[in-house]
Amino acid sequence: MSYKRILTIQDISCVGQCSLTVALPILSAAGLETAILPSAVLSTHTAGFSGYTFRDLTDDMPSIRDHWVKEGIKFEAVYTGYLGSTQQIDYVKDIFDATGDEGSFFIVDPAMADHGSLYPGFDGQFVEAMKTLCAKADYILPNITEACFLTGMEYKTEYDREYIDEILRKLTDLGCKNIIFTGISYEEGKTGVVVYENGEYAYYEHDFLPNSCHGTGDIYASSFVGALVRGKSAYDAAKIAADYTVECIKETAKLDNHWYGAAFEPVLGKLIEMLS
Ligand code: PXL
Repeated sequence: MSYKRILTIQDISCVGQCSLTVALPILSAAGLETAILPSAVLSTHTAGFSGYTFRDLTDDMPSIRDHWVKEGIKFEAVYTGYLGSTQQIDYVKDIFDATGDEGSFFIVDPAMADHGSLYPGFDGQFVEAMKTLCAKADYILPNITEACFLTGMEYKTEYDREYIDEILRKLTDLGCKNIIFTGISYEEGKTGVVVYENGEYAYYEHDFLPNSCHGTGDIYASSFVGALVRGKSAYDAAKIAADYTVECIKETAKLDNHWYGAAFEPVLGKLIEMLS
């Protein structure tokens, strides 16, 4: 197995099992050397806690980039999640251009919204900037809410294949190349992921677990990226990420009062098995 180096850019939520506290262990478990660039530091994530602190690290990004360029540091993949400001989006593009090599993957999780709403702190200007980041990426991983914000489509909780196809078409009109469209359910009790790659569609369906918890989007994206960069096809990576996320949700269901994140750590061994 070749040993690859990846950079992930997302926030540190000190408590709450999301973003970097999820991405770093999962990418490491996938056997990747993982570099991080924190976009912001928060005392907790913003979904369910109140009064959290938020330190925006936008101003640190240009000098970090300059140092890496001076050192000749390159990454075989750059994966972005929750970003701390609209201005950061231009810096992130520049960091990919400066530190990516020929053949490096650029993977964007437009982590900005869920259940029909933007996360606190994001606005229309951020969404406009995120469209341009998604257009630059090799792969994006939106959920339905994020895809609706990106395309201007109405958010629906009940829909058919035509609705999903129209969103996908509008995402490709924006310039998105390959789309891993998560949380797509065509049947009660089931959910799945649409893998749109090189103009072809595939769908992986699995059971819908009613206790779906916060942070699973980051678990899904990190395990997808880990598998993809390890050399799996996009479909196989999407399937591994779905199966692993289901294991994490089942593990979390064993716990009382664990509302803020998913217990992904006790089942990391299963991800490693799926990847080998
Ligand atoms: O899981 C996405 C996420 C990441 N980072 C922060 C968040 C959220 C979702 O609410 O608040 C800070």
